[in-house]
Amino acid sequence: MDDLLRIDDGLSEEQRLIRDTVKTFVADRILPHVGDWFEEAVFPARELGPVLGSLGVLGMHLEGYGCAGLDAVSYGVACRELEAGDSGLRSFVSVQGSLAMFPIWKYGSAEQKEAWLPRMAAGEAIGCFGLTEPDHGSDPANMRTHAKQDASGDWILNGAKMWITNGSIADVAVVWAQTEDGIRGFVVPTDTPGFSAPEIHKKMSLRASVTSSLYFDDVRLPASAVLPEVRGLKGPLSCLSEARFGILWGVVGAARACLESAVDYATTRVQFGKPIGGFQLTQEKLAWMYVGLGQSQLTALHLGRLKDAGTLTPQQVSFGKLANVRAALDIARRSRSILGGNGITLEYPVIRHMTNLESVLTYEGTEEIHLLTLGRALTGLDAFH
Ligand code: TGC
Ligand code: FAD
Repeated sequence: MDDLLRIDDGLSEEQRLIRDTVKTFVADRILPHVGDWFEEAVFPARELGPVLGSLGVLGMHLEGYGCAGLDAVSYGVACRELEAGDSGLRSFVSVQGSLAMFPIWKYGSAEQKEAWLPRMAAGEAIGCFGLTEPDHGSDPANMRTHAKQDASGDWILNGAKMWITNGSIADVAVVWAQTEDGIRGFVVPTDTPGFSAPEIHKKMSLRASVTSSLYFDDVRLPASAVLPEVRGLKGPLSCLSEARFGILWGVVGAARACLESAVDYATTRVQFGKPIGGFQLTQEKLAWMYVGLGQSQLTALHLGRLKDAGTLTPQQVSFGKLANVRAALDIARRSRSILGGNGITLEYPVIRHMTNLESVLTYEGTEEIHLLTLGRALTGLDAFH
């Protein structure tokens, strides 16, 4: 589909190469299978992990330890092309790089970094991020999972997390827990006795993605398991800023895939003797979708440049997550209507993207949380509590 605003012309040669490489990978290795994975509710993480590792997209915006050390716009472009395949694929990459590797890289000890980052960058070890709990989602400050040091200095971790992407397939979990010293992060190998991670079934969204509960039943961890360099809620929230940045780019890919599908369909499906794309009502839908897509893409590129300049704020990330996910969901819903009855089958990508985007609207801060963040930025008044 034509890039009307020529937004990608502003990418560097290296960024365009990353775009084309990831796009080819998605076309060859993901699109032929993802409808079946979605239907069967599987994500072949062990098979895809090393391939994504050799593509260089796992922790690609981090320096050292086998990571690619690329700029933020490159990371964004990769997320966009991955999510044009499926939000579950981008989720896998976001969780691995931004939520599991990033806290180890930013706040971990030298030993934690050496032990995990090179294997995670290569896709040989899979990570997950445990913040949300059954009773504390939007309000993680009140989490109940807790860790206490015993006389030997070991940490004893107890509690439960819910809705954890990659939970049952992870080798390592970054788990946030209350301690006497406030909220701390723990690097938990998933084969530690007392750790279990049953998969959550019957999801109607993000089906090509593993989602799990985590249970900690007197999980004994060495003193060295804690992330030494951060205390308090700003630890997990800073990781969320990284991952939300990937999402605000990623959903542009899902939206583009939906619009492409709708244009294709509208120009070939004939009713009342002419292509449905020739009716003004269809063109109005397509035109609004094009506008939403262009605006989202511009927002993503602008925020990417701010991130590369080192000035991106959490409020700006909230703006992008809120605006771009809402735009993508609107585009997916309009596409679905243009496809008529065919819009509800997995023969076309649209219903898969549309239902995936319902999760994307909720995770990494619900739409309401980001609205309240912008409300607070505008008024100085806190309406969360
Ligand atoms: P508040 O008082 O606002 O902040 C507490 C401390 O954190 C600092 N802070 C940040 N620091 C870095 N980055 C950010 N984005 C930050 N936001 C806040 C803040 O400055 C403060 O620091 P300090 O030093 O003063 O203590 O905290 P609050 O309790 O009022 O909560 C604010 C709120 C509601 C915005 C926050 O709790 C929130 O974002 N809630 C939403 C929870 C959420 O997004 N969960 C996501 C779980 S992970 C997930 O969904 C993964 S999906 C993965 C996938 O498959 O892709
Ligand atoms: P709640 O917080 O109970 O919210 C329910 C409703 O109430 C929402 O509409 C919300 O916006 C609204 N609400 C809450 N507070 C307010 C308020 N103050 N004002 C107005 N409205 C409010 N979490 C992780 O830690 N790691 C993961 O890897 C992860 N992966 C996920 C994968 C999937 C597929 C899904 C669906 C979720 C995942 N999550 C993960 C959890 C996700 O971050 C939470 O679902 C999300 O933060 C919302 O929490 P909740 O579901 O408990 O909803």
